[in-house]
Parts: sequence; C-alpha cells; structure tokens
Amino acid sequence: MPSVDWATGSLHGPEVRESRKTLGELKTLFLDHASAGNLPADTLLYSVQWWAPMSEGTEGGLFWGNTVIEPGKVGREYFMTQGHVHAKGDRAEFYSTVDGAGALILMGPDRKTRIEPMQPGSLHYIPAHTAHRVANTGAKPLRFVACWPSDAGYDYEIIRTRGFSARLLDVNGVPTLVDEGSPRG
Ligand code: S6P
Ligand code: ZN
Repeated sequence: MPSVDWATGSLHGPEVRESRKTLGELKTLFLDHASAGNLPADTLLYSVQWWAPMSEGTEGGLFWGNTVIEPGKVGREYFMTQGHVHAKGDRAEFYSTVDGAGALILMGPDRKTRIEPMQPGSLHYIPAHTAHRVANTGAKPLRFVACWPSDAGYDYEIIRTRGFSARLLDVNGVPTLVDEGSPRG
C-alpha cells in the first residue's frame, strides 16, 4: 500500500497516480485572460496525486489524494484549482491543509460563495451538492490532502460554463472574495 509523507502530504508507491494542470490548459478560468497570456503556457498551476484502492465509480469505497498548488497570480487572481461539484451530487469530501496558506472556495446550490481559510492543520468538510475550488494566497506551495467517495465523480462542465458567483482576488494585498459583476476597484 502507498505511504504519506506528512511533511508535504505527498504519496509514495507504485499504486499512486498523478496529474498536472498548466496555465495553458486552464487560462480561460481566470478573469484576466490577457494577463494569463503574458505567462508561459507551460506554467504549472497544480499537481494532484491520488490512491484509488478500487475502480472509479465503485459504490461504498474511498479515495485518498493530495494537491499542490503553486504560488502565483493571473492578474489579481490567485493560482487555483479548476473546481468541481461531484457528479453524484450527494457525495461529500474532507480536505486538510498540510503546508502553505490559501482558501477553500465553496458554493452551495443557492450559488452563494463563501471561503474557509486554509493553513497547516485546518480541516474542512465539503458538504454534498457544494462546488469546491482551492486558491493559493501565499508565497509558497499550498499542500493539502483529501478523502472522497469512490463514486463521487467530477462535474467540471458546470464550473466551466457558469463559474462560481465570486472570485478570490488580491485587493490591496488582501485576499478578498469579489462577487462576479460587482465593481473591482
Ligand atoms: C477530488 C478532490 C481533489 C481535486 C483536486 C484538483 O474530489 O476534490 O482531489 O480533484 O484538488 O481539483 P480539481 O477541481 O481540478 O479536480
Ligand atoms: Zn471533490
């Protein structure tokens, strides 16, 4: 079975799978497309490792993973994950922060967006039917671990088309949740 390095949250072992997301793949997520074009397309935004002890979609199982989001911004918006709701919407999830600083951005079915601060040791429960995305607001990589049901799945389309109702922006050096459509001073 794999092992966890608790200094970083990283997973080790032959069973571990990995994926990486670059700015080039995700630049349309960001408010400031023009600034995204000023950074190299191969700029790493985040990497994910996970252990799936059973196949995706199996009812009653659990997956374990970790995510590392690089520090940086596109314009005033922090590097962040794509964000998703679970394809089986009634599936919940745990996150816990290992290192770095950031925010868990949550949006329920009422489309109200809220944040929970992430710092080492913070433990986050993502309720069912809740879109979730993480932003790195710090100067070093943000590392967190996650545990979720093996039949949760991913719905990215809803985020790509409608997005969250608010974005986390650097406003005078302070991470601030700014409603879509409101003045951005
Ligand atoms: C899976 C869990 C995480 C994310 C990862 C990347 O349910 O929430 O492992 O997949 O943090 O985020 P995203 O939005 O690109 O899947
Ligand atoms: Zn999830």
